[in-house]
Amino acid sequence: NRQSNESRGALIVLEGLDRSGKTSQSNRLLSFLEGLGFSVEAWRFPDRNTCVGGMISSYLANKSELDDHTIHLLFSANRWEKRSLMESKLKSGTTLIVDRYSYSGVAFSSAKGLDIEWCKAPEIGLLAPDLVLYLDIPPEKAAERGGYGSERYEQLEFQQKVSQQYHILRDPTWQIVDARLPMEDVEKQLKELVLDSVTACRKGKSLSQLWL
Ligand code: 2DT
Repeated sequence: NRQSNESRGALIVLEGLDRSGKTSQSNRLLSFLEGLGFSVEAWRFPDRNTCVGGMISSYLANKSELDDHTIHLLFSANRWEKRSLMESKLKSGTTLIVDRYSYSGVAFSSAKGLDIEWCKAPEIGLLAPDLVLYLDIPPEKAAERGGYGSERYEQLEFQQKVSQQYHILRDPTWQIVDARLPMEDVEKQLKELVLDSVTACRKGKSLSQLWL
């Protein structure tokens, strides 16, 4: 086990449209890092296993209606309720591979027309990722993959708006990976980027906060 007191884990976030391959790639990264002997966990947001997560899940399944601001704040609260656990895991040396994070929060809510700065505000002070991996796919291509479920947001027209918002949010630190490539090619690129990030964190890169 390569864990030690001095080295922390990396906070690695996967973002992208529905059907961009985030979940499959998270699983592959998890096995990859486990295979190298690192302490690692795969997380996802929303975390539907909390009380707040239950409200979010019901909203996504169209079983309840909530004002756009209200659901935005619930998604944010769902990250806040996991923040301290996240920090302790990272500090104890566990790397977290996180499927969606604050960027999904801001991209999806601002795609509905909410002000982008308003959307960012409740995210301030959450842990900043060490690495953001954006699985880039045109909405039309993602839709062709089929398998959009029946949840709210799983429609081409809305995904196009989300895609535009992700574009606005992107910054030069994001790693953009072409998600139209075969899964194995995407995986290869992600593995390299993740390994670099894990190494930098072990060497003492400090944890920081959103959106400073
Ligand atoms: P999954 O299909 O990945 O479970 O996501 N969403 C997600 C938001 O609107 N705000 C957020 O903060 C997060 C994390 C994206 C469920 C849907 O919830 C959206 C898709």
